[in-house]
Amino acid sequence: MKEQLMALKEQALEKLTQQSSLHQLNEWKATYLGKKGELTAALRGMKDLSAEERPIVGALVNEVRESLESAFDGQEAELKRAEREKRLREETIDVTLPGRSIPLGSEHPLTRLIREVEEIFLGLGFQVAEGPEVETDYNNFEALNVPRNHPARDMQDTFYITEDMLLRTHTSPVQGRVLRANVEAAKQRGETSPQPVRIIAPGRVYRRDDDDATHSHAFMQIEGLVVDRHIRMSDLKGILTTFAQQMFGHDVAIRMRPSYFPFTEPSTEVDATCYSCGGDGCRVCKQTGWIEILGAGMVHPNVLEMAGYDPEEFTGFAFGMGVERIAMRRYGIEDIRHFYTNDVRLMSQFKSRV
Ligand code: 2U9
Repeated sequence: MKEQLMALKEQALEKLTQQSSLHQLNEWKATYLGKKGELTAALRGMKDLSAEERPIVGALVNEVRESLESAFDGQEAELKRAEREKRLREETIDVTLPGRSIPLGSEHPLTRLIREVEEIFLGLGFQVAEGPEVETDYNNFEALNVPRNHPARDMQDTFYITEDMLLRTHTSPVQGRVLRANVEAAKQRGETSPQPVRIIAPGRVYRRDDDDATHSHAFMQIEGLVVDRHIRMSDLKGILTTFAQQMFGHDVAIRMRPSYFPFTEPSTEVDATCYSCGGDGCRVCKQTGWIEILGAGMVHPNVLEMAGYDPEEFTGFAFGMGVERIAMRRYGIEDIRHFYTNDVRLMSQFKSRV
């Protein structure tokens, strides 16, 4: 029995040195020290021993167990240390490597242009207003003095959703909403007059056009509205001159040609001196020296009246511009559809200014 135990101990210690992973080590433990292991089997054999032999062999079994356990602990510590060292070696970080670059998207050229226009008007004391793209016929046409028989109200020109719901054809209903909200707020506060207004309304609008190089059924507009006491045409000209100079260059001049819109009277189309030739005449401005940038006018008294502003007390001016047309000229983009096909080869050229 004694020889058997010593042989077992020797064999176990010999095997222990061959275990090269924590997993193998645990298997070794089960084989020699586990419940179904060899040492437990030896212990079970003690029942056949005489009463004198039993304590001697029992003490020996315990001695063997203790020496195997301590050998196990030593080997386990050694393997854990080796594994940790291996992991540290493998996970070494070279702090001198250059960082990986993170691909950055770019601002859409239309978004970029709208932000630029917003910045200019914010600097002039305007606020930015937004509203829904699905509007009522009343907000889009009726309240803006567009008569029932006007061609814009034809099914051929406007996307109607129901008889009196439509996709807005301009952002003017946003301004109408702001005016009416001000009138309502004044009433709530018991004031006799609504607050003056100085807003721009950028956003997507819809027209029932066939898409081609210069037309899109959906496009972006920026409109502006100022309503206050004593607002005159010269205020309009001053604001638009400042805008044109900040947008297109500090020596730019503007001119106003008479025009017609149902919601403004008088109405005007506004040209800026050609950014390409400075006004001398070239291919870009078709030898005129001028480029049309927007439409504008004094708000029609009917429009003020319908919104609840007394046209005897208040006057105002309004203007509207097509964002794509300005962006196409500024960035030399020849087909409006490029803005909506979003080819990254084109879009990635418009890196954000920040
Ligand atoms: C209210 C009163 C008046 C908005 C205006 C224009 C002139 C204009 C066009 C330019 C090219 C639209 O993008 S475009 O097709 N717009 O010329 N828009 S005045 O007048 C308003 C708006 C709101 C309450």
